[in-house]
Amino acid sequence: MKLKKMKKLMVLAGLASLFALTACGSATNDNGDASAANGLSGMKHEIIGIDPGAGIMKATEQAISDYELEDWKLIEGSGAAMTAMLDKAIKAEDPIIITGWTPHWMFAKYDLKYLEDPQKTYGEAEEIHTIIRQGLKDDHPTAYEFLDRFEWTSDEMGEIMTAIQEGSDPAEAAKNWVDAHPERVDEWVKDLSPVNGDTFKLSYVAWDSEIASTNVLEYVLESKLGYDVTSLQVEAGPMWTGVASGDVDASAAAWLPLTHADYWAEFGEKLEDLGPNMTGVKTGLVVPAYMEINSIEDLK
Ligand code: PBE
Repeated sequence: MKLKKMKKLMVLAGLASLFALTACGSATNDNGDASAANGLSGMKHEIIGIDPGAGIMKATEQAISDYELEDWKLIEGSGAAMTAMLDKAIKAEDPIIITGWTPHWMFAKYDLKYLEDPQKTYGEAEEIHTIIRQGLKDDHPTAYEFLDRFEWTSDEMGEIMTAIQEGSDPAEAAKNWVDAHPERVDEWVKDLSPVNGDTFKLSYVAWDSEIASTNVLEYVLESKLGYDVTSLQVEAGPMWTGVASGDVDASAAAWLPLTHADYWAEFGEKLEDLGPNMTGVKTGLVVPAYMEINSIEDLK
């Protein structure tokens, strides 16, 4: 081999080992403790939360109290910030604990697990309900009947969530799903008389699950039933107050009986609950599968 070529190879090999070293470095945590990656030692005692109005934030404060985790801090942020941190941690194989829920695309993208919740702080048999303002049945019978019929599965919602996560515009992803499932959508709109451009207001919070459902409702109300829909993206509190005050016609983002129990207690009597649009949903603390802990009790 010519000397020049050999030199070049040696430089390359040097670079490669340097690269390997840095890659290795990122698998350790801030304390340089590589073995901590799968357990809790050396990990900052932080639970990565979402928007402060979310029910899961309240449930997590409750979990901190129920499981006596006083040295853990719940960090506020947003659904998007939480998934960005999750992605970063998983790429580095760092430990991370997030507030998570199903349906969510993150369970399809990453290998994750819920921490067991023996005290049932996050409840059982949670559902997503559609709530509407009082008087909607008389004012908008077509929309009322559609919303009353609307129910679907987490797999169906998952198809839209994944498309959005992979870069589709939410409205486009909802349209594609509706157009691809005519029999399904027909169950919701069959024999309903379309209106002629009546305005209709939905409200939702920017949780990935609710972005998917609200875009489906908007597209069906507009393309199949003739409404002119505005979907207001708000915080959880205003979402409930909007429907209770009648400023908003409906929301498909009420998590009951536990996640939004406080909102229900405050506003339930001033609105109408159309029942579940999805059953078998769940909230809790979620970690990457490579972490060695299995229960919220292990955080103590
Ligand atoms: N979530 C998703 C919401 C309901 C939908 C679980 C983040 C919450 O905690 O309020």
